[in-house]
Amino acid sequence: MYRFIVSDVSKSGMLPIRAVVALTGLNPDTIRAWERRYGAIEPVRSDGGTRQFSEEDVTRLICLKELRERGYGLQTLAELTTTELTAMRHSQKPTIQTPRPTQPPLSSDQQAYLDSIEELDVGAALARLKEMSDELGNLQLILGVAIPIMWEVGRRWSEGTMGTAPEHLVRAQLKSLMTSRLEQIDTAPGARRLLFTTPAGQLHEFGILAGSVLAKEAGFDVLYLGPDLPTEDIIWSVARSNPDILVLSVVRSMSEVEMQQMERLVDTVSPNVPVWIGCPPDHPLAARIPKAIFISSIEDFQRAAATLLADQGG
Ligand code: B12
Repeated sequence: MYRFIVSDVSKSGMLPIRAVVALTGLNPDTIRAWERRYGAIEPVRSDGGTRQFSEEDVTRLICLKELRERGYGLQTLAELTTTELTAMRHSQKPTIQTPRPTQPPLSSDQQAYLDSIEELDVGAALARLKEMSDELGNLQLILGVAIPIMWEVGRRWSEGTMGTAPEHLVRAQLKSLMTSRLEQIDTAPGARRLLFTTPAGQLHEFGILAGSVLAKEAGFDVLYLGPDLPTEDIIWSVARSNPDILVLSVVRSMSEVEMQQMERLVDTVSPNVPVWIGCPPDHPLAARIPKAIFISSIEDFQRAAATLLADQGG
């Protein structure tokens, strides 16, 4: 194992990456990815162009590593000062929450699929995905294949061990698979309608895609408008299509202004149309909008949809 020695410290007191690796236990790819993707640290460059880390950079990296293991997202952490990070690290009670339950390890088929993806072997990846999913019903596909793969991709991407190109490829393949499942289901005349979308700036689409497939399979008429729809357009679409429920998804954290827009949206729509919001457990939005129903798992959504059909004699 590399030993940190005094000669690693340059005259200006700066450290090279190998010393930082030894001090933090992080691997060099992760350190570079946290700099590049999140701007979480800002090492200076030597005359020769190599990264030089200050004592503060090292403190930040130690805090980031520990807080990340406690479930915080790097995007949020990267915006905090070193003093705030240090205070969070030493506090018992987390002040922001991005709870993510741990996932079981991937199956060997799923690993092999991601191996093909990492090699950008589109054909082999598609063939493996088809093999894994062909025999599966929609619920098993979503819970057993799509979500575990997305989570693993998210983990690898944020650690810097998967590039952006393979990550795009997975998303494109899973989206196309889920969309084709949605299109394969017929809608009975007179079926109750659910409108699915996400508010402007919320680009995470798989929650509403999964919800749409399962709702359609349960017998609803699904109007799927995709993600990132501005408030006024959501209000217009609801007025125009008159759904039984408006189903939204909010995955990433929201600014104060975005939360106020959501309050206005729900206030406008909910006297006539109930609003369901799929989001991670403990998202701050839930405390702000008592008029909406918050759902944080696919299984809860299925139950709520089945109850709705039963209550309304559907
Ligand atoms: C794929 C992905 C993306 C893709 C999304 C592509 C797409 N078309 O959907 C892209 C690359 C665009 C993206 C961008 C970003 N992402 Co992103 N992304 C992910 C990833 C890897 C998977 C998300 C996903 O689709 N999961 C599958 C769905 C089904 O599961 P889920 O989102 O966990 O939702 C669960 C519940 O929230 C709830 N739910 C949510 N919605 C709905 C809807 C319904 C109807 C129902 C019933 C339930 C439900 O049930 C789900 C099942 O348990 C996660 C990592 C992870 N571990 O989740 C990060 C993650 C969600 N992203 C994150 C972040 C921070 C970002 C970016 C800010 C990154 C950046 N640096 O730019 C941007 C923000 C984009 C934006 N403006 O919204 C964070 C969010 C943390 C936070 N609290 O804010 C995560 C958790 C990664 C992390 N650990 O930091 N991302």
